[in-house]
Parts: sequence; C-alpha cells; structure tokens
Amino acid sequence: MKIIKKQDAELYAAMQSELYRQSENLELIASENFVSNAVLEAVGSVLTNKYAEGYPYRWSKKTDKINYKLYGRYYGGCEYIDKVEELAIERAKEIYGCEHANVQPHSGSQANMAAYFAIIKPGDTILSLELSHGGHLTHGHPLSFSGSLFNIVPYGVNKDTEQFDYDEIRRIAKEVKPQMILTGASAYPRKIDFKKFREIADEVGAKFIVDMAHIAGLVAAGVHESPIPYADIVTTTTHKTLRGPRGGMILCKEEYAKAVDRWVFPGTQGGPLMHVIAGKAAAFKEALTPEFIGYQKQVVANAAALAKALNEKDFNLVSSGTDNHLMLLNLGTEEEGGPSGKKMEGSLDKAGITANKNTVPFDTRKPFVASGIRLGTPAVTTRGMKEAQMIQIAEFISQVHKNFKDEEKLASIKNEVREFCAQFPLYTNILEENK
Ligand code: DSN
Repeated sequence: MKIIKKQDAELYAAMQSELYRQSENLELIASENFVSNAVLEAVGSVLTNKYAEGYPYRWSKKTDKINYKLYGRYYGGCEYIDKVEELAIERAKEIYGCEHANVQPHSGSQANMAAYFAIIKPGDTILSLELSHGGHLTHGHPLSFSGSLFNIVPYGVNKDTEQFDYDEIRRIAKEVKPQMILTGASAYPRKIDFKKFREIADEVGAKFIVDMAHIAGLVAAGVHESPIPYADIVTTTTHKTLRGPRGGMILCKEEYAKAVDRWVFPGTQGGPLMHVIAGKAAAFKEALTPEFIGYQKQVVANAAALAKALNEKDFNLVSSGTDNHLMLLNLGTEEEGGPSGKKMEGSLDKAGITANKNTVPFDTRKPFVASGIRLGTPAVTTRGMKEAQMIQIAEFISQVHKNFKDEEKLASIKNEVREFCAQFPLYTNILEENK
C-alpha cells in the first residue's frame, strides 16, 4: 500500500486499520477467510483494466458445443485475458469434476440469479430453505430479487432435531409441485443429503439447484459429499471455505451450459472482473494441492473441537453440534435473560472476536436482534490454529458471555486475544511494509 500511503492519507488510514484488525482479532465469521498472497497479487493486478464482455469461446452453430477456436469477445486485445479465464474454467472443472464452469459471476447473488433464469421463469415456484432456519437471502427472501420474481415456498428444519426432515420436505414438494428445489445454507451445521433432495425433485418433476457457497472448500477436498452428481446446477461463492477472491461461480451439466452462459452474460452482467477471475484461477490451483485437503480436514476437525469445548461450557448448540465448518450458538430467549445475538456480537467485538448474530430456528426475536451467534473455523485454521487453540477460543467466548456487560473485562480479554493471535502471524510481509 506504499503509493496509497504517500498520496491518500485518509484511505490509507482506513486500509491500514483493517489490516491490523484482521491480524489482531480472532476471525470467526463462518463465511470469511484469508486469501493467499498469490490471490491478493492477482486481484490487485492490471487485469482490472480490461473489458472482456463475452467468453473465451463461442458456441458452435454446427455442433451446439463450445468451440475455443471461435472468437467470443466483444472487445479486441483479449488474447491473454482469454488464457486467464480458460485457466480458471479448466481448474474449476478439475476440482469439482463437472461438465461446465462459468467463472464470471461477480457474487453468489449474481450466480444464483443467472442459474435460476437458466432453468425457470419469473412466477415459477421455488422450494427453498427459510432464511431464519439457516437459508440464504437470495433463496427467496422478499427483499431479494428471488423473493420478488418467484413464488417462494419455504422449508425449515425439524423442531426437535433442528436438522432437515426429508420426509417433511418431500411432503411439501408433493403438495406445491415446485418447478425448482433449492438447497444450500448459510447457517446449517449439518451435512446435506443431496441424493435425497434429487430423489424428491425427480418425484415431483422439479429442477434441482444446490448453492454450495459455504461448503465449496469442503466439497473440493472431499470432506463433504459433492452435489455435482445430483444437481442440475451448482452455484457457489469463491471466497468462503474455498479461500479464493470475493466472487461467484456456476457449475453445471452440459445441457444447461449454454443457458447458464447466456444468463450470466448478457443476461444479468456486463464485463467480467478479470482481475478477480485471475484470483479465482490462482485460488483454484491452490485448491488442487494435497495441502488444501489437509487444510479442509483441519477446518472440520477444528469446528468439531470448538463445538465440543462450547458444549462442555454449557452452551446450547443448534442441532447439538456440527459436521462441517460452522456452528450456531443458541443464546436463549429474552425471558431467560442472557444476551441477544446482537448484544453478544457487540461484546465479542469489544473483546477482539469477530462473529455474527444469527437467527436460530424458531427464533422469537427479530432477525436484526436474533438469539444466536454463528461461529466458523475457516479463517482461524488458515492462520494455523488447531484443536488446542479451539479450546482456548471456547474459553474466550465463555468469558465474554459471562461478562457481556463488563467493558473493563471485555477490554482485558481483547489484550489476551491480541497476544493469542500474534502467535499465528498473518500477512507478515504486508504488515512489515505498513508499520
Ligand atoms: N452472507 C453470506 C454468509 O455470511 O453466509 C451468504 O449468505
């Protein structure tokens, strides 16, 4: 950030503070991670200058298949950009063993929009997971495009197990006969049975989309079952467990490839963010290494260790635990007197621990207050933390919970957290330059 430091003190101050925040705080937001220096370099590169509307290929009129020899861009000067996008596409296909990959979506939301349009039309019915039970905003919330353009019928988790009840999902599907069934979650700590969803979709003649954004890294490493064999289309972001730059991606069977491409560009987006696509290519190369498999296994082992340690401290975990990278603490109702999710998020922040409030299934508080806290291990695992550190993190969280109103105590925990994080250095090269 040398040049920004010299010419823009205000911007530099904010960026430097964020660098220090990431390095000195415990990052437990389940959807965040720390990218490699290679990804940072790609995203900060001259590729941001290039307009490349179109694709590095065109669909052959004769065969109706992709032909890399046919020029598919709307602008000249794309020969190197084409190579970058081809690398990202080929690596994505190798990671997930899928027939087609579109790496252009700017975000998960845009990936979902293009994917829905590729197989259904406005007014059609989508059966999807309720936001307050762990779903995503773009799976049908009334304030999202999904909720305004489509007829949404939600499914939730079972009240006793707090897990998916596939018989109940089948019952609703048979009753409403949706054109599309959608699964994937932002706060569901258990494995998802994609085969069962496929069976239900087939029984009612629905298309089936999986948004695997949260578990994309786990799937890449084979530590969560892959949705690829079961779903018509799979969407994802690239910045969560997959540890790439902020962005989206769509994977699909050949039969949907043309529609997906058409609905990403020109259907819902203009020029692709080529610097971000280069970042995706860099991250996908990393995801193809044995180290990445080890990392994902550790993410899951750390989540299990953190959940166990929190259980032992008498926290109430939604569904009693976790199978993946995240867990959801149910802090109890207002009448029980503990902090709300919002209050706890604020107290954790004061103690140098970053997490987010989250509704728990059947929450009695409003979503912006909520009764839960979502915790995830991808970012702390990237820093090199293991099971022993998860026990210490549970202790920090417990201390914050017991002292959630005590500003002095929270400030003293913050000092301990800073010392703890210093043992697991992050971006040392960038910190060195920006002291
Ligand atoms: N905002 C993302 C998350 O935190 O899970 C996706 O919904």
